[in-house]
Amino acid sequence: MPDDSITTLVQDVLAGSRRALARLITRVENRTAEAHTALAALYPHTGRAYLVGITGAPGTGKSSVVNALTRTLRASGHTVGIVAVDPTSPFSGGAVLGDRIRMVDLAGDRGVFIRSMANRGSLGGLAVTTGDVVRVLDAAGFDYVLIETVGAGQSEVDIARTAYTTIVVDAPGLGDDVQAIKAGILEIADVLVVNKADRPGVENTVRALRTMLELGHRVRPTLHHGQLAPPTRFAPPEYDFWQVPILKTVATENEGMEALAEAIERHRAHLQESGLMAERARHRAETELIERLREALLVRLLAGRSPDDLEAVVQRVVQRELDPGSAVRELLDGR
Ligand SMILES: Nc1nc2c(ncn2[C@@H]2O[C@H](COP(=O)(O)OP(=O)(O)O)[C@@H](O)[C@H]2O)c(=O)[nH]1
Ligand SMILES: [Mg+2]
Repeated sequence: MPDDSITTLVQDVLAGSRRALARLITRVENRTAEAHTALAALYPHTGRAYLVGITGAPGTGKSSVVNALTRTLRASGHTVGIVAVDPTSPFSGGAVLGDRIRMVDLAGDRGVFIRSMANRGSLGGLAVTTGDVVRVLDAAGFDYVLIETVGAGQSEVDIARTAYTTIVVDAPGLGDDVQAIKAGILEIADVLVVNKADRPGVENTVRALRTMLELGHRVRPTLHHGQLAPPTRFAPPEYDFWQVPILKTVATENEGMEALAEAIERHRAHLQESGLMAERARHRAETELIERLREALLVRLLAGRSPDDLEAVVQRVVQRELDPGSAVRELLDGR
C-alpha cells in the first residue's frame, strides 16, 4: 500500500470512519510497515480516552460486565471502544448464542466499536499489539476503551496493567483451581467486582476477597531503571490511600453498573489528584519501551539466522555440551 493511502486511512479514522478504523486495526494486528506509519501519525491524537481493564478467571462474567457497563456508559452519553483478548469471548464468537445476540445488539450502536484480538503473539508481542490497537481507538476519539483479558497468563496481566483502572471480576461458585488465578491478579485490582450476585455464596466470595485484600500486598511492583524494584522503596505512598471497593453485580440484569461506573470515576479522580496518573504514565512508557526494545532486539538478532542455526544451539544445550548462558553469548557474538 503506498504511503498516500495510509495517510488517507489515518485521516478517515480521525474523521470518525468506522470502516477505516476496522481496516487500520487489521493492519496494526498484522504489524505491517504501513501500520507503523499510521501509529506514528495517530500518536499526537492519543491520550484522551480513559482506559479500563477488565480481567478475571474464565466464566466469571467479564464479557457480560463489559457489555452491561458499556450500556451504562452509553446511557450517559459516552462512546466506548472495546478490545477483547479472550479466545472464549462472545466478541470472538466463542460463546453461547444468547451472549452473541447481546453483543451483536451492542455492535449495532455507532457509539460502540468492538474488536477481538487473535492470540497470535508468538514472541510475546500480544501486549504490544493490543496496546497499539487500544491507541488507535483512543485516537479515533472514544471516551472509554475497555480491555477484556482472561487473567490467566503473564501477558494478559501485562495487558490489563496498561489500563488506568483495572477491574478484577470474580464470581461465586468457581472451583479451587481459580484461587491461584485470583491471587495473581488481585494485586492489580483497582476495583473488585463480585459478579453473579444472584447466585448463592456471594457473601462468602466477598468475605474471601476482603480477607485476601487485607492480607495481600496492595502495593504494585514498579520499574526503576528497567529493574523490578522492591515496592516499598519506589512505590508512591498514595497507593495506600486507595481503598479497593468490592462491588456486587448481576451483569446479565445490568445490576450494579451505575455503582461500577461511579467507582471507575472515583478511581480516575484519585489517580489525577494524587499525581499517580502522571507517575503511571511515565512508568507505562518505560515498560513499553523496554518491552518493544526486547522484541526488536530479538527480531534483529534472529533475522540473519535460519531456524536450523537456532535449533543446533538448542540441541547443544539439551545435550549438555553448552550451558544456556554461554549459548546466549555465542548468539550475541554472532558465532
Ligand atoms: N446468573 C448469572 N449469570 C451470569 C452473570 N453474568 C454472566 N453470566 C453468565 O455466565 C456465563 C459466562 O459469562 P461471560 O460474560 O461470557 O464470562 P467471561 O468468560 O468472564 O467473559 C454466561 O453464560 C453468562 O450469561 C450474572 O450476573 N448472573
Ligand atoms: Mg469473555
